[in-house]
Amino acid sequence: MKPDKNNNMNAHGTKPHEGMNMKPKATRAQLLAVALLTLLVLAASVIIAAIYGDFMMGAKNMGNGSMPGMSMGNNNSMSGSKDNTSMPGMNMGEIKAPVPVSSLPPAPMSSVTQMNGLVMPPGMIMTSDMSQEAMEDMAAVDLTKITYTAPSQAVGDQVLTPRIENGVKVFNLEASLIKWNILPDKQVAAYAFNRQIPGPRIRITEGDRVRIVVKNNLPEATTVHWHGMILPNKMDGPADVTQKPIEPGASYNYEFTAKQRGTYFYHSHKDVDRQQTLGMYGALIIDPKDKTNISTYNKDVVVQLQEWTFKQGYTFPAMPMEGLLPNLFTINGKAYPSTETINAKVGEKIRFRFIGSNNGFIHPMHIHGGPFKIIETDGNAVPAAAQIEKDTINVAPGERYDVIWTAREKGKWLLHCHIPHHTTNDNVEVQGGGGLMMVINVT
Ligand SMILES: [Cu+2]
Repeated sequence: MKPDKNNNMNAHGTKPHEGMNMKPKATRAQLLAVALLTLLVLAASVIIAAIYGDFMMGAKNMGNGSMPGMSMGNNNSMSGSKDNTSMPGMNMGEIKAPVPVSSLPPAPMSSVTQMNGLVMPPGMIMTSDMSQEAMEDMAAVDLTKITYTAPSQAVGDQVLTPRIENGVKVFNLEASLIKWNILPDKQVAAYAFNRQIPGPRIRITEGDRVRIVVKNNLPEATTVHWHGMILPNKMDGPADVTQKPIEPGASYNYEFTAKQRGTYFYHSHKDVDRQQTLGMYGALIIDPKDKTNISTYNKDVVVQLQEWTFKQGYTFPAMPMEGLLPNLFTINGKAYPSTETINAKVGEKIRFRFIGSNNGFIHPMHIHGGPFKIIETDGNAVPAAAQIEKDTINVAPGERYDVIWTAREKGKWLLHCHIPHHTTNDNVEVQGGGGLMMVINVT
């Protein structure tokens, strides 16, 4: 056998692989260049990580919502990889248990605050560019200006008796600040007509000539608007538009002939978001002159809706904005279970007159025990062929719906708003509900 030139033993006594050359092909200069390049890349990656990386972040920072301005689910994949080692100290993709309740910090308690002597509600965003006028509009009712405290069992919407002067029905309204119980243990401060919430019911007949003398005993100016009425423009009421505001201590006479019939209401038309919201409204019912061809019913029930924002004993005007969202709700000035119970017998028909007297929220009003028929909208009769039946109706601010509900079965049937929060008293249920709720007791 011819000795193979390549069949030599190497220094370690092993046989080198065939074709392998013991001598490196790269030069020293090439090796140095590769080594330097590698070092450069390493240095660059350390610098980039130092600039953009957050080395203070631990695994606990990855919990739900604990990163400011960031909402991360438990099954997040921030690195875009399922590789658990891609972010040291983190177990990505695994559902984390919440931290123990005992380790959570106690919640800070919000409170009413004071600004230039005004009481402001908790949770309100106040900025340095907010005007004093805006603050006064949203502040709590000034308890030092209250001139009357109504008995806790007092009810509003009392029918107002007119006096007749030369064939004109003359009504007297007086506006003032009062304290009013919407529940036995909840006494709000309110802007009221004739010391009641809602204001007194003005009930007249189509064709009547009426004069309403409005006396202002509020500590601020006001006016009154006759919602939905066809009347001379200067009797319409908007402050600084059709008339000068009625100053404190002054009076104004509104006079018109009732050309329409149906369910209407009156309310303040000066700083409406405050005055009306805090109680300055009342029903204006106009009976038809011709009583033939009208729906028949056994009972006539007015349902006026209102919201209240009552915090730490202070009453703020309820508004759809932060800090002023309502926590109490009333039908005719009372929250359930202090609302009126309507008694009826099987077969009887009840006419409910829903009035969106509030000015901030919509209430889908629902009646248990079967549908009702809509006979009038905003005071206008609905033609018989168009009188649809529903069991829930949205009553928006300013709207009126007159419906006929038939007592079909014995028992306690609820009439209530279908926004569940509106049927609680400050988020608490009392005797099965609260707020915008009343019972129809059918025997
Ligand atoms: Cu509601």
